[in-house]
Amino acid sequence: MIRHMKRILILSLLLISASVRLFAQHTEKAAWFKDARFGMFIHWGLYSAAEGMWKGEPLRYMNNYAEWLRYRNRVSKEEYGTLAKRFNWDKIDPEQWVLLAKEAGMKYIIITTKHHDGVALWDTKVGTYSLPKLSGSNRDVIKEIAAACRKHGMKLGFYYSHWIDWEHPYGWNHQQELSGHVTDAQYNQYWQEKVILQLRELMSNYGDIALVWFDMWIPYQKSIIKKEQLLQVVKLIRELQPNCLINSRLGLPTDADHVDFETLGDNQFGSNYIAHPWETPGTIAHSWGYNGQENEWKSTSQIFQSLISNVSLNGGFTLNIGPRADGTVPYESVSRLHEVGTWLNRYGQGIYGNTGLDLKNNHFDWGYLTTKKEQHKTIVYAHVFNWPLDHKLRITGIKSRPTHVSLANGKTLAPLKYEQQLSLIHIDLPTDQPDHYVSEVQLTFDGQLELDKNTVAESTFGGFSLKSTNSLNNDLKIVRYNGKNPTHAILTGNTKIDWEVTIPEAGTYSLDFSAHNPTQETSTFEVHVTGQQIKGSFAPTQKMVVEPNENNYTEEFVEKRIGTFKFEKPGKYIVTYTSQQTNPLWFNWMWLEKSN
Ligand code: FHN
Repeated sequence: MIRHMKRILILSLLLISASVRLFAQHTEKAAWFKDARFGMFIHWGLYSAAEGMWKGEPLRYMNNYAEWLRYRNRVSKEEYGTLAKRFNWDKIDPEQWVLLAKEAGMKYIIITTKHHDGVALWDTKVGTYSLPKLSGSNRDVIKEIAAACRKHGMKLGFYYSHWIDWEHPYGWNHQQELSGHVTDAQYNQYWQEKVILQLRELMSNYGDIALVWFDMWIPYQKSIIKKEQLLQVVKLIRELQPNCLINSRLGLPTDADHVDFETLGDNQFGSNYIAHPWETPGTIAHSWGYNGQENEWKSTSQIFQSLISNVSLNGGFTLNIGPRADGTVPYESVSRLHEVGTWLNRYGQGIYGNTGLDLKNNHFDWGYLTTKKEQHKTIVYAHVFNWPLDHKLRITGIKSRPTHVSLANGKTLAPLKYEQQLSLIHIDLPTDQPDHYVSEVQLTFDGQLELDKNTVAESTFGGFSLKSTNSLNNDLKIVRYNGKNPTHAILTGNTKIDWEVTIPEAGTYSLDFSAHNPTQETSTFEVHVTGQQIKGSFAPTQKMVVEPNENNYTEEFVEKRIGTFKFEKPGKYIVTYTSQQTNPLWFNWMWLEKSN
Protein backbone atom coordinates (compact mmCIF):
# COMPACT_ATOMS: atom_id res chain seq x y z
CA MET A 1 0.00 0.00 0.00
CA ILE A 2 2.75 2.44 1.09
CA ARG A 3 4.79 1.43 -1.95
CA HIS A 4 1.78 2.09 -4.15
CA MET A 5 1.26 5.53 -2.62
CA LYS A 6 4.95 6.30 -3.05
CA ARG A 7 4.70 5.38 -6.70
CA ILE A 8 1.67 7.65 -7.12
CA LEU A 9 3.54 10.45 -5.36
CA ILE A 10 6.62 10.05 -7.58
CA LEU A 11 4.44 9.91 -10.67
CA SER A 12 2.58 13.06 -9.71
CA LEU A 13 5.86 14.86 -8.92
CA LEU A 14 7.18 13.83 -12.33
CA LEU A 15 4.01 15.09 -13.96
CA ILE A 16 4.13 18.38 -12.10
CA SER A 17 7.78 18.96 -12.96
CA ALA A 18 7.11 18.03 -16.61
CA SER A 19 4.28 20.56 -16.83
CA VAL A 20 6.36 23.21 -15.02
CA ARG A 21 9.14 22.57 -17.56
CA LEU A 22 6.62 22.70 -20.40
CA PHE A 23 5.20 25.98 -19.15
CA ALA A 24 8.72 27.39 -18.72
CA GLN A 25 9.53 26.35 -22.30
CA HIS A 26 6.43 28.06 -23.59
CA THR A 27 7.05 31.19 -21.57
CA GLU A 28 10.55 31.30 -23.02
CA LYS A 29 9.11 30.86 -26.47
CA ALA A 30 6.79 33.80 -25.91
CA ALA A 31 9.54 35.97 -24.37
CA TRP A 32 10.02 37.96 -27.58
CA PHE A 33 6.28 38.61 -27.72
CA LYS A 34 6.22 39.90 -24.15
CA ASP A 35 9.14 42.19 -24.93
CA ALA A 36 7.71 43.45 -28.21
CA ARG A 37 4.50 44.95 -26.77
CA PHE A 38 3.51 46.75 -29.97
CA GLY A 39 2.71 45.21 -33.33
CA MET A 40 0.92 45.96 -36.57
CA PHE A 41 -2.20 44.15 -37.73
CA ILE A 42 -2.93 44.37 -41.45
CA HIS A 43 -6.38 43.60 -42.82
CA TRP A 44 -5.98 43.44 -46.56
CA GLY A 45 -7.91 41.33 -49.03
CA LEU A 46 -10.53 41.49 -51.80
CA TYR A 47 -12.76 43.56 -49.51
CA SER A 48 -10.11 46.33 -49.55
CA ALA A 49 -11.04 46.94 -53.18
CA ALA A 50 -14.76 47.36 -52.38
CA GLU A 51 -13.88 50.10 -49.86
CA GLY A 52 -17.01 49.41 -47.83
CA MET A 53 -19.43 50.04 -50.70
CA TRP A 54 -21.28 47.60 -52.98
CA LYS A 55 -23.03 48.94 -56.07
CA GLY A 56 -23.63 52.28 -54.42
CA GLU A 57 -24.83 50.85 -51.14
CA PRO A 58 -22.70 51.23 -48.02
CA LEU A 59 -22.19 48.32 -45.65
CA ARG A 60 -25.44 46.98 -44.28
CA TYR A 61 -26.38 46.78 -40.63
CA MET A 62 -24.77 48.09 -37.54
CA ASN A 63 -21.27 46.76 -37.90
CA ASN A 64 -19.30 48.78 -40.40
CA TYR A 65 -16.53 46.26 -40.82
CA ALA A 66 -15.59 46.59 -44.47
CA GLU A 67 -14.11 43.08 -44.53
CA TRP A 68 -17.61 41.71 -43.83
CA LEU A 69 -19.00 43.24 -47.02
CA ARG A 70 -19.49 39.99 -48.88
CA TYR A 71 -21.57 38.52 -46.06
CA ARG A 72 -23.44 41.64 -44.99
CA ASN A 73 -24.39 42.83 -48.47
CA ARG A 74 -25.09 39.27 -49.66
CA VAL A 75 -22.63 39.43 -52.58
CA SER A 76 -22.22 36.26 -54.63
CA LYS A 77 -18.90 34.45 -54.65
CA GLU A 78 -18.40 35.12 -58.36
CA GLU A 79 -19.16 38.83 -58.26
CA TYR A 80 -17.05 39.26 -55.16
CA GLY A 81 -14.18 37.57 -57.01
CA THR A 82 -14.23 40.31 -59.66
CA LEU A 83 -12.95 42.81 -57.07
CA ALA A 84 -9.53 41.27 -57.69
CA LYS A 85 -9.34 43.19 -60.96
CA ARG A 86 -9.20 46.48 -59.05
CA PHE A 87 -5.81 45.70 -57.48
CA ASN A 88 -3.02 47.91 -58.76
CA TRP A 89 0.00 45.65 -58.84
CA ASP A 90 2.34 48.37 -60.05
CA LYS A 91 1.88 50.20 -56.78
CA ILE A 92 1.49 47.35 -54.31
CA ASP A 93 4.66 47.00 -52.28
CA PRO A 94 4.41 45.06 -48.99
CA GLU A 95 7.89 46.23 -48.02
CA GLN A 96 6.35 49.69 -47.48
CA TRP A 97 4.04 48.22 -44.82
CA VAL A 98 7.02 46.70 -43.06
CA LEU A 99 8.90 50.01 -43.19
CA LEU A 100 5.85 51.82 -41.83
CA ALA A 101 5.60 49.34 -38.95
CA LYS A 102 9.27 49.89 -38.23
CA GLU A 103 8.90 53.65 -38.24
CA ALA A 104 5.95 53.29 -35.86
CA GLY A 105 8.14 51.37 -33.41
CA MET A 106 6.22 48.14 -33.97
CA LYS A 107 8.02 44.86 -33.47
CA TYR A 108 5.82 42.41 -35.34
CA ILE A 109 3.28 42.29 -38.14
CA ILE A 110 0.23 40.08 -38.40
CA ILE A 111 -1.29 39.94 -41.87
CA THR A 112 -4.61 38.41 -42.92
CA THR A 113 -3.57 35.44 -45.06
CA LYS A 114 -7.21 34.36 -45.33
CA HIS A 115 -10.07 36.31 -43.81
CA HIS A 116 -13.69 35.11 -43.47
CA ASP A 117 -14.24 35.61 -47.21
CA GLY A 118 -12.10 32.51 -47.73
CA VAL A 119 -9.77 34.20 -50.24
CA ALA A 120 -6.13 33.18 -49.84
CA LEU A 121 -3.72 36.09 -50.26
CA TRP A 122 -0.91 33.74 -51.15
CA ASP A 123 -0.47 31.48 -54.12
CA THR A 124 -2.23 28.51 -52.58
CA LYS A 125 -2.36 25.19 -54.33
CA VAL A 126 -5.58 24.43 -52.44
CA GLY A 127 -8.28 25.50 -54.86
CA THR A 128 -8.29 28.55 -57.09
CA TYR A 129 -9.91 31.13 -54.83
CA SER A 130 -6.81 33.17 -54.16
CA LEU A 131 -5.80 36.74 -54.84
CA PRO A 132 -3.06 35.78 -57.34
CA LYS A 133 -5.43 33.50 -59.31
CA LEU A 134 -8.44 35.83 -59.21
CA SER A 135 -6.41 38.87 -60.18
CA GLY A 136 -4.38 37.05 -62.80
CA SER A 137 -1.15 38.35 -61.29
CA ASN A 138 1.80 36.17 -60.39
CA ARG A 139 2.43 38.08 -57.18
CA ASP A 140 2.38 36.33 -53.80
CA VAL A 141 2.18 39.19 -51.28
CA ILE A 142 2.68 36.78 -48.41
CA LYS A 143 5.99 35.70 -49.88
CA GLU A 144 6.90 39.35 -50.42
CA ILE A 145 5.98 40.48 -46.92
CA ALA A 146 7.82 37.48 -45.44
CA ALA A 147 10.96 38.50 -47.36
CA ALA A 148 10.59 42.16 -46.33
CA CYS A 149 10.13 41.17 -42.68
CA ARG A 150 13.28 39.05 -42.80
CA LYS A 151 15.17 41.90 -44.44
CA HIS A 152 14.09 44.45 -41.81
CA GLY A 153 14.22 42.24 -38.71
CA MET A 154 10.46 42.26 -38.21
CA LYS A 155 8.63 39.25 -36.75
CA LEU A 156 5.83 37.98 -38.98
CA GLY A 157 2.52 36.48 -37.90
CA PHE A 158 -0.32 35.06 -39.98
CA TYR A 159 -4.00 35.76 -39.36
CA TYR A 160 -5.99 32.76 -40.56
CA SER A 161 -9.79 32.55 -40.32
CA HIS A 162 -10.27 28.88 -39.44
CA TRP A 163 -13.83 28.85 -38.14
CA ILE A 164 -15.59 31.08 -40.67
CA ASP A 165 -15.12 30.65 -44.40
CA TRP A 166 -17.75 32.05 -46.76
CA GLU A 167 -16.17 30.53 -49.83
CA HIS A 168 -16.12 26.84 -49.02
CA PRO A 169 -19.59 25.29 -49.18
CA TYR A 170 -18.99 23.57 -45.84
CA GLY A 171 -17.08 26.33 -44.06
CA TRP A 172 -18.93 28.16 -41.26
CA ASN A 173 -21.20 31.01 -42.20
CA HIS A 174 -23.54 32.66 -39.66
CA GLN A 175 -26.46 32.22 -42.03
CA GLN A 176 -26.36 28.49 -41.36
CA GLU A 177 -28.13 29.20 -38.08
CA LEU A 178 -31.22 29.88 -40.22
CA SER A 179 -30.62 27.92 -43.36
CA GLY A 180 -29.71 24.61 -41.68
CA HIS A 181 -26.32 23.59 -40.41
CA VAL A 182 -23.63 21.94 -42.37
CA THR A 183 -23.18 18.52 -40.85
CA ASP A 184 -20.19 17.66 -38.69
CA ALA A 185 -18.93 15.40 -41.45
CA GLN A 186 -19.20 18.20 -44.02
CA TYR A 187 -17.48 20.68 -41.74
CA ASN A 188 -14.71 18.15 -41.22
CA GLN A 189 -14.38 17.90 -44.99
CA TYR A 190 -13.79 21.69 -45.09
CA TRP A 191 -11.33 21.33 -42.24
CA GLN A 192 -9.30 18.55 -43.80
CA GLU A 193 -9.32 19.77 -47.38
CA LYS A 194 -8.87 23.48 -46.76
CA VAL A 195 -7.79 24.49 -43.23
CA ILE A 196 -5.23 21.77 -42.66
CA LEU A 197 -3.79 21.86 -46.17
CA GLN A 198 -3.57 25.65 -46.28
CA LEU A 199 -2.02 25.89 -42.83
CA ARG A 200 0.52 23.28 -43.95
CA GLU A 201 1.42 25.53 -46.90
CA LEU A 202 1.68 28.62 -44.74
CA MET A 203 3.78 26.84 -42.16
CA SER A 204 6.07 25.27 -44.77
CA ASN A 205 6.75 27.81 -47.49
CA TYR A 206 7.28 31.19 -45.84
CA GLY A 207 10.25 30.76 -43.49
CA ASP A 208 9.99 31.28 -39.74
CA ILE A 209 6.54 32.32 -38.68
CA ALA A 210 6.43 34.04 -35.31
CA LEU A 211 2.75 33.47 -34.60
CA VAL A 212 -0.54 32.30 -36.01
CA TRP A 213 -3.53 34.42 -35.09
CA PHE A 214 -6.80 32.51 -35.29
CA ASP A 215 -10.13 34.24 -35.05
CA MET A 216 -13.02 32.58 -33.26
CA TRP A 217 -14.65 34.62 -30.56
CA ILE A 218 -16.98 32.05 -29.04
CA PRO A 219 -15.85 28.94 -27.14
CA TYR A 220 -15.40 25.99 -29.50
CA GLN A 221 -18.06 24.08 -27.54
CA LYS A 222 -20.63 26.55 -28.83
CA SER A 223 -19.34 26.32 -32.38
CA ILE A 224 -19.32 23.59 -34.96
CA ILE A 225 -15.62 22.97 -34.38
CA LYS A 226 -14.56 19.88 -32.46
CA LYS A 227 -11.71 19.87 -29.97
CA GLU A 228 -9.89 17.17 -31.97
CA GLN A 229 -9.89 19.48 -34.99
CA LEU A 230 -8.27 22.26 -32.96
CA LEU A 231 -5.73 19.84 -31.54
CA GLN A 232 -4.93 18.68 -35.05
CA VAL A 233 -4.08 22.28 -35.94
CA VAL A 234 -1.94 22.69 -32.82
CA LYS A 235 -0.05 19.48 -33.64
CA LEU A 236 0.56 20.59 -37.21
CA ILE A 237 1.91 23.97 -36.17
CA ARG A 238 4.07 22.51 -33.39
CA GLU A 239 5.57 20.03 -35.85
CA LEU A 240 6.27 22.46 -38.66
CA GLN A 241 7.11 25.58 -36.67
CA PRO A 242 8.04 24.64 -33.11
CA ASN A 243 8.68 28.27 -32.13
CA CYS A 244 5.48 29.66 -33.58
CA LEU A 245 3.03 31.09 -31.04
CA ILE A 246 -0.71 30.38 -31.19
CA ASN A 247 -3.36 32.80 -29.88
CA SER A 248 -6.38 31.98 -27.75
CA ARG A 249 -8.90 32.74 -30.50
CA LEU A 250 -8.02 29.32 -31.80
CA GLY A 251 -10.82 28.42 -29.42
CA LEU A 252 -8.88 26.90 -26.53
CA PRO A 253 -7.85 28.57 -23.26
CA THR A 254 -4.35 29.97 -22.72
CA ASP A 255 -2.69 27.02 -21.05
CA ALA A 256 0.80 27.15 -22.56
CA ASP A 257 0.26 23.67 -23.95
CA HIS A 258 -1.96 24.57 -26.88
CA VAL A 259 -2.26 28.32 -26.74
CA ASP A 260 0.70 30.61 -26.07
CA PHE A 261 -0.97 33.96 -25.60
CA GLU A 262 -4.38 35.36 -24.94
CA THR A 263 -6.15 37.71 -27.33
CA LEU A 264 -8.73 39.93 -25.65
CA GLY A 265 -11.84 41.16 -27.46
CA ASP A 266 -11.54 43.65 -30.31
CA ASN A 267 -10.55 47.05 -28.89
CA GLN A 268 -10.94 45.59 -25.41
CA PHE A 269 -8.15 46.83 -23.19
CA GLY A 270 -6.90 45.23 -20.00
CA SER A 271 -8.62 45.91 -16.72
CA ASN A 272 -6.29 44.00 -14.43
CA TYR A 273 -2.81 42.54 -14.37
CA ILE A 274 -2.68 39.22 -16.24
CA ALA A 275 0.41 37.07 -15.65
CA HIS A 276 0.41 35.08 -18.91
CA PRO A 277 1.22 36.73 -22.26
CA TRP A 278 -1.71 38.66 -23.76
CA GLU A 279 -2.57 41.39 -26.24
CA THR A 280 -5.44 43.51 -27.47
CA PRO A 281 -6.20 43.70 -31.18
CA GLY A 282 -7.35 47.24 -31.86
CA THR A 283 -8.30 49.29 -34.88
CA ILE A 284 -6.89 52.66 -35.81
CA ALA A 285 -10.36 53.52 -37.13
CA HIS A 286 -13.65 51.64 -36.77
CA SER A 287 -13.27 49.14 -39.61
CA TRP A 288 -10.43 46.65 -39.91
CA GLY A 289 -10.41 46.49 -43.70
CA TYR A 290 -10.24 49.76 -45.67
CA ASN A 291 -13.55 51.61 -45.66
CA GLY A 292 -13.82 54.68 -47.88
CA GLN A 293 -16.65 55.95 -45.66
CA GLU A 294 -14.59 55.72 -42.46
CA ASN A 295 -15.05 58.59 -40.03
CA GLU A 296 -14.00 57.15 -36.69
CA TRP A 297 -10.25 57.57 -36.62
CA LYS A 298 -8.75 57.09 -33.17
CA SER A 299 -6.57 59.93 -31.96
CA THR A 300 -2.85 59.55 -31.34
CA SER A 301 -3.42 60.01 -27.59
CA GLN A 302 -5.97 57.18 -27.65
CA ILE A 303 -3.31 54.97 -29.19
CA PHE A 304 -0.91 55.91 -26.39
CA GLN A 305 -3.59 55.21 -23.78
CA SER A 306 -4.26 51.80 -25.31
CA LEU A 307 -0.64 50.81 -25.59
CA ILE A 308 0.65 52.10 -22.27
CA SER A 309 -2.32 51.00 -20.17
CA ASN A 310 -1.95 47.48 -21.56
CA VAL A 311 1.80 47.36 -20.92
CA SER A 312 1.13 48.54 -17.36
CA LEU A 313 -0.98 45.38 -16.96
CA ASN A 314 1.60 43.11 -18.61
CA GLY A 315 -0.09 43.11 -22.02
CA GLY A 316 0.59 44.24 -25.56
CA PHE A 317 -1.24 46.06 -28.32
CA THR A 318 -1.65 44.98 -31.95
CA LEU A 319 -2.83 48.02 -33.87
CA ASN A 320 -4.60 47.43 -37.16
CA ILE A 321 -4.33 49.33 -40.42
CA GLY A 322 -6.34 48.66 -43.56
CA PRO A 323 -4.37 49.49 -46.73
CA ARG A 324 -6.21 50.19 -49.98
CA ALA A 325 -6.24 47.86 -52.97
CA ASP A 326 -3.25 49.69 -54.43
CA GLY A 327 -1.33 48.97 -51.25
CA THR A 328 -1.29 52.56 -50.04
CA VAL A 329 -2.03 53.23 -46.40
CA PRO A 330 -4.50 56.06 -45.68
CA TYR A 331 -2.88 59.29 -44.54
CA GLU A 332 -4.83 59.19 -41.26
CA SER A 333 -3.07 55.95 -40.33
CA VAL A 334 0.34 57.00 -41.56
CA SER A 335 0.31 60.31 -39.70
CA ARG A 336 -0.73 58.68 -36.43
CA LEU A 337 1.81 55.90 -36.78
CA HIS A 338 4.58 58.43 -37.41
CA GLU A 339 3.64 60.33 -34.27
CA VAL A 340 3.60 57.15 -32.21
CA GLY A 341 6.94 56.09 -33.72
CA THR A 342 8.54 59.43 -32.94
CA TRP A 343 7.45 59.14 -29.33
CA LEU A 344 8.57 55.51 -29.03
CA ASN A 345 11.93 56.44 -30.45
CA ARG A 346 12.34 58.91 -27.58
CA TYR A 347 10.58 57.06 -24.79
CA GLY A 348 10.35 53.41 -25.86
CA GLN A 349 12.65 52.38 -23.00
CA GLY A 350 9.54 52.44 -20.82
CA ILE A 351 7.56 50.21 -23.19
CA TYR A 352 9.67 47.49 -24.79
CA GLY A 353 10.60 44.70 -22.41
CA ASN A 354 8.44 46.31 -19.74
CA THR A 355 5.70 44.90 -17.66
CA GLY A 356 3.39 46.38 -15.06
CA LEU A 357 3.45 46.57 -11.31
CA ASP A 358 0.97 44.29 -9.64
CA LEU A 359 -0.98 47.11 -7.96
CA LYS A 360 -4.71 47.83 -7.75
CA ASN A 361 -6.49 48.52 -11.06
CA ASN A 362 -6.85 52.05 -12.35
CA HIS A 363 -4.49 53.04 -9.61
CA PHE A 364 -3.42 56.49 -10.74
CA ASP A 365 -5.39 59.39 -12.11
CA TRP A 366 -2.42 60.91 -13.97
CA GLY A 367 -1.30 57.89 -16.07
CA TYR A 368 0.39 54.51 -15.74
CA LEU A 369 3.50 52.82 -14.35
CA THR A 370 5.59 50.31 -16.28
CA THR A 371 8.76 48.62 -15.13
CA LYS A 372 11.74 46.59 -16.22
CA LYS A 373 14.89 45.10 -14.75
CA GLU A 374 18.33 46.26 -15.82
CA GLN A 375 21.16 44.18 -14.36
CA HIS A 376 20.84 44.77 -10.62
CA LYS A 377 18.51 47.69 -10.95
CA THR A 378 14.79 48.06 -11.40
CA ILE A 379 13.54 50.99 -13.42
CA VAL A 380 10.01 52.25 -13.01
CA TYR A 381 8.59 54.55 -15.65
CA ALA A 382 5.76 56.89 -14.78
CA HIS A 383 3.93 57.75 -18.00
CA VAL A 384 2.26 61.04 -17.22
CA PHE A 385 -0.72 61.82 -19.45
CA ASN A 386 -2.23 64.34 -17.09
CA TRP A 387 0.48 66.75 -15.95
CA PRO A 388 -0.54 67.71 -12.37
CA LEU A 389 -1.50 71.36 -12.02
CA ASP A 390 0.30 71.55 -8.66
CA HIS A 391 3.41 70.04 -10.33
CA LYS A 392 3.59 67.21 -7.87
CA LEU A 393 3.50 63.65 -9.11
CA ARG A 394 2.06 61.31 -6.52
CA ILE A 395 3.04 57.66 -6.83
CA THR A 396 1.58 55.25 -4.31
CA GLY A 397 2.48 51.62 -3.75
CA ILE A 398 6.28 51.38 -3.91
CA LYS A 399 7.99 50.82 -0.57
CA SER A 400 11.56 50.67 -1.89
CA ARG A 401 13.47 53.94 -1.97
CA PRO A 402 14.57 55.16 -5.39
CA THR A 403 18.26 55.91 -5.78
CA HIS A 404 17.35 58.63 -8.22
CA VAL A 405 14.36 60.11 -9.96
CA SER A 406 14.60 61.95 -13.24
CA LEU A 407 12.57 63.46 -16.02
CA ALA A 408 13.23 62.08 -19.49
CA ASN A 409 13.45 64.46 -22.38
CA GLY A 410 14.20 62.13 -25.24
CA LYS A 411 17.36 60.32 -24.20
CA THR A 412 18.48 63.00 -21.74
CA LEU A 413 17.55 62.80 -18.09
CA ALA A 414 17.17 65.72 -15.68
CA PRO A 415 17.19 64.94 -11.95
CA LEU A 416 14.00 65.64 -10.02
CA LYS A 417 13.55 66.27 -6.30
CA TYR A 418 11.30 63.90 -4.43
CA GLU A 419 10.13 62.92 -0.97
CA GLN A 420 9.05 59.51 0.22
CA GLN A 421 6.79 58.69 3.11
CA LEU A 422 6.36 54.91 3.43
CA SER A 423 4.90 53.92 0.08
CA LEU A 424 3.94 57.44 -1.00
CA ILE A 425 6.35 59.18 -3.31
CA HIS A 426 5.93 62.87 -4.15
CA ILE A 427 7.99 64.09 -7.08
CA ASP A 428 8.47 67.78 -7.89
CA LEU A 429 7.80 68.38 -11.57
CA PRO A 430 8.68 71.43 -13.66
CA THR A 431 5.78 73.64 -14.74
CA ASP A 432 5.78 72.42 -18.31
CA GLN A 433 5.58 68.85 -19.48
CA PRO A 434 8.35 67.89 -21.92
CA ASP A 435 6.06 65.93 -24.24
CA HIS A 436 2.61 67.09 -25.26
CA TYR A 437 1.28 63.50 -25.40
CA VAL A 438 2.91 61.56 -22.59
CA SER A 439 5.91 62.57 -20.47
CA GLU A 440 8.10 60.02 -18.79
CA VAL A 441 9.51 60.18 -15.25
CA GLN A 442 12.08 57.50 -14.44
CA LEU A 443 12.65 56.10 -10.98
CA THR A 444 15.68 53.88 -10.45
CA PHE A 445 15.88 51.35 -7.62
CA ASP A 446 18.64 49.03 -6.50
CA GLY A 447 17.59 45.40 -6.73
CA GLN A 448 14.02 44.16 -6.55
CA LEU A 449 11.06 46.39 -5.86
CA GLU A 450 9.14 46.05 -2.68
CA LEU A 451 5.52 46.84 -3.32
CA ASP A 452 2.70 47.91 -1.10
CA LYS A 453 0.01 46.29 -3.18
CA ASN A 454 -3.03 47.09 -1.19
CA THR A 455 -2.73 50.68 -0.22
CA VAL A 456 -5.15 53.15 -1.81
CA ALA A 457 -3.53 55.49 -4.33
CA GLU A 458 -3.23 59.14 -3.40
CA SER A 459 -5.12 61.34 -5.85
CA THR A 460 -3.70 64.28 -7.75
CA PHE A 461 -3.89 67.27 -5.33
CA GLY A 462 -3.85 64.81 -2.37
CA GLY A 463 -6.77 62.97 -0.81
CA PHE A 464 -7.80 59.33 -1.03
CA SER A 465 -10.82 57.93 -2.79
CA LEU A 466 -11.91 54.76 -0.98
CA LYS A 467 -13.90 52.95 -3.64
CA SER A 468 -15.52 49.60 -4.14
CA THR A 469 -12.61 48.77 -6.46
CA ASN A 470 -9.65 49.53 -4.20
CA SER A 471 -10.74 47.95 -0.92
CA LEU A 472 -9.12 44.90 0.65
CA ASN A 473 -12.29 42.90 -0.04
CA ASN A 474 -11.85 41.35 -3.44
CA ASP A 475 -15.26 39.74 -3.35
CA LEU A 476 -17.32 42.94 -3.50
CA LYS A 477 -19.80 42.82 -6.35
CA ILE A 478 -19.03 45.86 -8.41
CA VAL A 479 -21.61 47.35 -10.75
CA ARG A 480 -20.56 48.93 -14.01
CA TYR A 481 -23.10 51.41 -15.29
CA ASN A 482 -22.07 51.61 -18.88
CA GLY A 483 -20.43 48.22 -18.86
CA LYS A 484 -17.10 49.98 -18.49
CA ASN A 485 -16.45 52.27 -15.59
CA PRO A 486 -17.02 50.70 -12.20
CA THR A 487 -19.44 52.82 -10.26
CA HIS A 488 -20.76 51.25 -7.12
CA ALA A 489 -21.25 48.15 -4.98
CA ILE A 490 -24.72 47.27 -3.73
CA LEU A 491 -24.46 46.61 0.00
CA THR A 492 -27.03 44.52 1.86
CA GLY A 493 -27.04 42.53 5.09
CA ASN A 494 -23.93 42.51 7.28
CA THR A 495 -21.21 44.37 5.48
CA LYS A 496 -17.61 45.06 6.39
CA ILE A 497 -15.25 46.75 3.97
CA ASP A 498 -11.62 47.58 4.76
CA TRP A 499 -9.22 49.92 3.03
CA GLU A 500 -5.55 50.35 3.69
CA VAL A 501 -4.49 53.99 3.58
CA THR A 502 -1.03 55.49 3.96
CA ILE A 503 -1.39 58.83 5.72
CA PRO A 504 1.46 61.18 4.78
CA GLU A 505 1.05 63.76 7.56
CA ALA A 506 -0.42 63.88 11.05
CA GLY A 507 -3.57 65.98 11.33
CA THR A 508 -7.32 66.02 11.01
CA TYR A 509 -8.82 64.40 7.94
CA SER A 510 -12.40 64.86 6.82
CA LEU A 511 -14.49 61.99 5.48
CA ASP A 512 -17.14 62.42 2.78
CA PHE A 513 -19.52 59.64 1.82
CA SER A 514 -21.12 59.15 -1.62
CA ALA A 515 -23.98 56.75 -2.25
CA HIS A 516 -27.47 56.24 -3.57
CA ASN A 517 -30.19 55.03 -1.23
CA PRO A 518 -33.02 53.62 -3.36
CA THR A 519 -35.27 52.84 -0.39
CA GLN A 520 -37.69 54.90 1.70
CA GLU A 521 -35.63 54.60 4.87
CA THR A 522 -32.46 56.22 6.12
CA SER A 523 -29.50 53.83 6.18
CA THR A 524 -27.04 53.87 9.03
CA PHE A 525 -23.43 52.71 9.11
CA GLU A 526 -20.15 53.18 10.95
CA VAL A 527 -16.65 54.00 9.83
CA HIS A 528 -13.72 53.13 12.12
CA VAL A 529 -10.07 53.88 12.21
CA THR A 530 -7.65 53.23 15.11
CA GLY A 531 -10.18 53.37 17.90
CA GLN A 532 -12.09 56.30 16.39
CA GLN A 533 -15.54 55.89 15.04
CA ILE A 534 -17.90 57.96 12.91
CA LYS A 535 -21.57 57.07 12.91
CA GLY A 536 -23.09 57.94 9.58
CA SER A 537 -26.58 58.01 8.19
CA PHE A 538 -27.78 58.32 4.64
CA ALA A 539 -31.27 59.47 3.70
CA PRO A 540 -33.16 58.15 0.65
CA THR A 541 -32.02 59.69 -2.61
CA GLN A 542 -33.90 60.39 -5.79
CA LYS A 543 -33.62 59.82 -9.46
CA MET A 544 -32.02 62.42 -11.67
CA VAL A 545 -32.94 63.49 -15.17
CA VAL A 546 -30.39 62.50 -17.78
CA GLU A 547 -32.00 64.14 -20.82
CA PRO A 548 -34.88 66.63 -20.77
CA ASN A 549 -38.27 65.40 -21.98
CA GLU A 550 -36.99 61.94 -22.78
CA ASN A 551 -38.13 60.18 -19.61
CA ASN A 552 -34.52 59.23 -19.26
CA TYR A 553 -33.72 59.04 -15.55
CA THR A 554 -30.89 57.57 -13.56
CA GLU A 555 -30.16 57.02 -9.90
CA GLU A 556 -28.80 60.04 -8.10
CA PHE A 557 -25.63 59.56 -6.08
CA VAL A 558 -25.09 62.30 -3.53
CA GLU A 559 -22.27 63.02 -1.15
CA LYS A 560 -22.18 64.32 2.39
CA ARG A 561 -19.53 65.04 5.00
CA ILE A 562 -19.92 62.46 7.75
CA GLY A 563 -17.15 63.49 10.13
CA THR A 564 -13.41 63.72 10.76
CA PHE A 565 -10.61 61.46 11.95
CA LYS A 566 -7.46 62.54 13.75
CA PHE A 567 -4.23 60.86 12.73
CA GLU A 568 -1.54 61.45 15.38
CA LYS A 569 1.31 60.45 13.12
CA PRO A 570 1.93 59.50 9.51
CA GLY A 571 1.65 55.80 8.74
CA LYS A 572 -0.50 53.03 7.54
CA TYR A 573 -4.06 52.73 8.78
CA ILE A 574 -7.05 50.52 8.11
CA VAL A 575 -10.31 52.34 7.49
CA THR A 576 -13.31 50.08 8.05
CA TYR A 577 -16.90 50.55 6.95
CA THR A 578 -19.56 48.41 8.66
CA SER A 579 -23.32 48.27 8.38
CA GLN A 580 -26.25 45.95 8.81
CA GLN A 581 -28.56 46.95 6.02
CA THR A 582 -31.94 45.37 5.64
CA ASN A 583 -32.37 47.48 2.54
CA PRO A 584 -29.70 47.85 -0.11
CA LEU A 585 -27.41 50.86 -0.15
CA TRP A 586 -25.54 51.67 -3.35
CA PHE A 587 -22.09 52.53 -2.11
CA ASN A 588 -20.02 54.79 -4.35
CA TRP A 589 -16.95 56.08 -2.45
CA MET A 590 -15.59 57.72 0.68
CA TRP A 591 -13.19 60.62 0.28
CA LEU A 592 -10.53 61.14 2.93
CA GLU A 593 -8.66 64.43 2.82
CA LYS A 594 -6.51 66.47 5.17
CA SER A 595 -8.58 69.36 6.47
CA ASN A 596 -5.96 71.31 8.44
O1 FHN B 1 -14.89 39.28 -37.68
C1 FHN B 1 -13.57 39.60 -37.44
C2 FHN B 1 -13.23 40.99 -37.88
O2 FHN B 1 -13.47 41.13 -39.22
C3 FHN B 1 -11.76 41.25 -37.59
O3 FHN B 1 -10.94 40.40 -38.32
C4 FHN B 1 -11.50 41.05 -36.13
C5 FHN B 1 -10.08 41.24 -35.68
O4 FHN B 1 -9.97 40.95 -34.33
N1 FHN B 1 -11.87 39.68 -35.75
C6 FHN B 1 -13.25 39.34 -36.00
C7 FHN B 1 -14.17 39.93 -35.01
O5 FHN B 1 -13.69 39.78 -33.72
